This record gives sequence, structure tokens and C-alpha cells, in this order.
Amino acid sequence: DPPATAATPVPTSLPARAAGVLEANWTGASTVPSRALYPHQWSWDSAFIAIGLRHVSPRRAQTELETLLAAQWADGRVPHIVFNPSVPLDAYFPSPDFWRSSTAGRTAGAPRTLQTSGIVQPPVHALAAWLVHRADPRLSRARGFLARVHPRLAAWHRYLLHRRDLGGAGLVCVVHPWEQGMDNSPCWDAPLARITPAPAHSFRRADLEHGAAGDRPTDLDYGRYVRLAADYRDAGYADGGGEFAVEDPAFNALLIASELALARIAEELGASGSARRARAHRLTATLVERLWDAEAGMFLCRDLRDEDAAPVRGHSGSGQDPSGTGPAPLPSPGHGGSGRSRLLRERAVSGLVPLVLPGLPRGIAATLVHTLRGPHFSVGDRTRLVPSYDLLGAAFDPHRYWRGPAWFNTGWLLERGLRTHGETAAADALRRAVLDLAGASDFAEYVDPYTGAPCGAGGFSWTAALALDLCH
Ligand code: 9YW
Repeated sequence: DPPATAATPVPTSLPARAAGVLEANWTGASTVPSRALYPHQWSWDSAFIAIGLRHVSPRRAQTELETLLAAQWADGRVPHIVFNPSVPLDAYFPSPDFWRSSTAGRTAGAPRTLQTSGIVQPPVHALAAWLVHRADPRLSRARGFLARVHPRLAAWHRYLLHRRDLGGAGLVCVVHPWEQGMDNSPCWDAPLARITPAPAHSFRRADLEHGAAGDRPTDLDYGRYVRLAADYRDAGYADGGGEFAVEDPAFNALLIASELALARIAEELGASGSARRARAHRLTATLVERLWDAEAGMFLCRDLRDEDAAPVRGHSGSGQDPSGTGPAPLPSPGHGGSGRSRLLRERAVSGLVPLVLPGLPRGIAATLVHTLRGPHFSVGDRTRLVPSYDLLGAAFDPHRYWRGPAWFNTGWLLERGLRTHGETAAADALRRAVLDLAGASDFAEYVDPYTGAPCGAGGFSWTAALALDLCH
């Protein structure tokens, strides 16, 4: 090697580069997912970001979650976006004037002064809060961090378990594809096909100014997203009546993982965690009962609005708050446990995420590992990182958002799942892949699962945060 000169750039380590991304995307109270494409605070992004940020600044990681939870609605929902009032309205669509949370969301208890969206995202927050606490317990106790976030997290879970149990079986439903966080997953194609799209001229997409059209959802997708969100808003964000209702495996698995974290948080605060642990156990059994598909060797989504599906007998509704820590249980607004529903046959990464659950039956965990390695996902073989969708699926596209590309948050979750179930070598390999591709792609939003080529936004916060976490 030639001797280094003043002009030779000193290679910066991966953790330092990742921390640099988080620093650049920090706004003073929270972190934007990406400066250009997503200039506000996103809910599950903030949870993943806090998990990485805790290694750089436990204080900032706590603030990240506190800022998000400060925008919680009185009914317990944590909105999927908290808008930054200093960002111009046309920087992101749908903007606050679309959601109109402070007026349309009044009955549901939206904040009066903050502007938010009215839908939610996966509940990774209690898990994040617990991990953030553990990074610096002394600081956390001195600031009363867990004592302050615990009631909000408990209310958040209560909202999901009571207001969103639309199937009456105990699992939580998403009422919009954006809620599950994997916006244009082929899982939504069938339930979305029933939705009449909003006319293209009635809205203006801002995402295409920052991302390549071939990497993003289509205009037709957007028309349907807009229609569903507008209908929800026009119903005052009341739950139960919408045309889209799906039980998703990742959303529910993350809720269960967060219930387990809430049990530990309760214990740290001197209360009992056993009721929450028991509930997590029951929910895991319900997840298996409702969404496991032995033939596919993975979990699938259940569509609750398919009029052509055969009626199914429901299970007993959750209806209770066994923790006894919150207000009286609310009646479920769903269909009371009966109704028509159908498993959607698409194989998406969401159906592998339950591997993160320690209480998964051993045979199911082993089958998931097998499926991860098999031809549909080819992890450790033909793909470099877990694809978001079935490599053999008709809708597979290696570049289009959640229809094939590999994302780092799902990589992180599956790494954790593999480790939880004793698959140490596979977990180590996935960890290496996440770190290599995060660094090589300059912390891309997502990558081509075969080549690792970067797609979407660069300098993406959760990519940096989760890579940072895996460095520790
Ligand atoms: C959009 C912010 C969000 C993520 C979602 C992802 C995308 C927003 O970006 O949705 O405009 O499509 O799908 O999971 O939280 O990073």
C-alpha cells in the first residue's frame, strides 16, 4: 500500500458512519427516517431508531420515544406520523391538511395542538423502551423514564387489543396497508382490489420527487391508500366500519414481543408482570391458531372483509384486560367472533417475523427457519438479505419497495429470532449480511435482495440504527 498522505481519506468505521446518519437526521426532539423523502416523525421508525440510538446517546433515545408518545391520542392510539410544523405542507403527502387530526380526530381524542396522522404502525415501542432502559438503567431511573412511558405504552396496547380486535378472536387488525408498515406488499393486492381508488387528480404525490418511480408504489396503489384513509378520517377515525381489515402476523408478533417487554418494564417498576406474560402466551397460541399455515410453512395474513370466503366460527374474544392496570375493558367493535375471513396465500416476510417470539412452539420455529432457507426466501443461499416477498411469487419485483427488496428492520428482527431459537450460526451470518450491506449501500432504505444494490432513500435512519445495534 502507498503511504497515507494528507489527501488519503481515513476510513471511518461502520458504527461512526451509522452514528453520523442518526446525527444528521436528528431534529432536536426526534429523528426523521430520511431528510428528503420522510421529513416528519414516523412511529415504528422511531422505535427502531431508539434501539440504535441508545448506543450513542441513551438520553436522546429516551427523548425519541417520549416525543412520539407525547402525540398519543386519548383513545390510546399512537399515530403513524407526527408532523413537524416547520416543514412545508407540500414536502410530504398525505400532509396534515389531509388527516385533519385535530378536528376529524376530536372524538377519538387526537391532540389539539400537534398535527398527526390518524392511522397507526406496528407496536415495537415497548420493546424499544425496554432496550433503551437497559442501555443505561441509572440514567433511565434518574429521569423516571419507564415510569413516564409505562402508562402510555399500556394505553397503546389496550387500544390495539380492544378497539382493533375486529375479528373477535383476540388478534389485532390493521385497517390500512400503511399501518402494517409494508405499504405495497402483495398481501394487500386482493383486499385492495375491492377498494375504489380516489381519482388521481384529487391528490399530489410528493414521494416521486425524491424516489425513482420504479422503486415506489404505483399511482393506482396510491389512489386506494387515499380512499381508505379518507374514509377512515370521514368516520372520525372510529374503528370497525372500514372496508379493509387484515390480521397480520408481523404486527401481532411485534405486539406480543412488546407485551413481554411491558411485563419486564412493570417488574422494573415494582409491579407484577405475570398477567402480561400470560396474555403474551395466549396471544401466541391465537396467532398460531389463526394465521399459521402448515402447507406454506409460515404465517399468512387473514383478510376479514372477503365476502366470498366461507363463514368461520370465531374464538372467544379477548375482551378483558387481565393486567388490571388500566381502565375498564372496552367492548370489541368487531364482528363478535363470527363472520367471513380468509387466509391470503401470498408469502411475505411478515409471515416469518413471528420467529422473534420466544414462546413459539418448537416445531413452528423450526419450520420457519426451514422456510427462510428454502426456495421462497433463499437466505444463506441465493439472496444476500431476507427479501420482503416470495422470490417465486408472481408479483416479485427486486426493486419495488415491499414487493421483493430486502429491508434492514426485518433483517434485524429475523436475526433476533434466529438467535432466540438457538440458530446461532444462521444469526451470525444474517448479522454479517446486515452490517455489510448497510455499510456498502450507505445505509439505504432497502436493497435488491440478490445483488445488495441500494434502492429508495439513502442515509436511512433505521438502517443506520439497527446496523449500529448489531455492532454491539
Ligand atoms: C410512505 C417511513 C415509512 C416507514 C414505512 C415505509 C414508508 C411511508 O416509510 O412508508 O410514504 O410510503 O413503508 O414502513 O415507516 O420510513
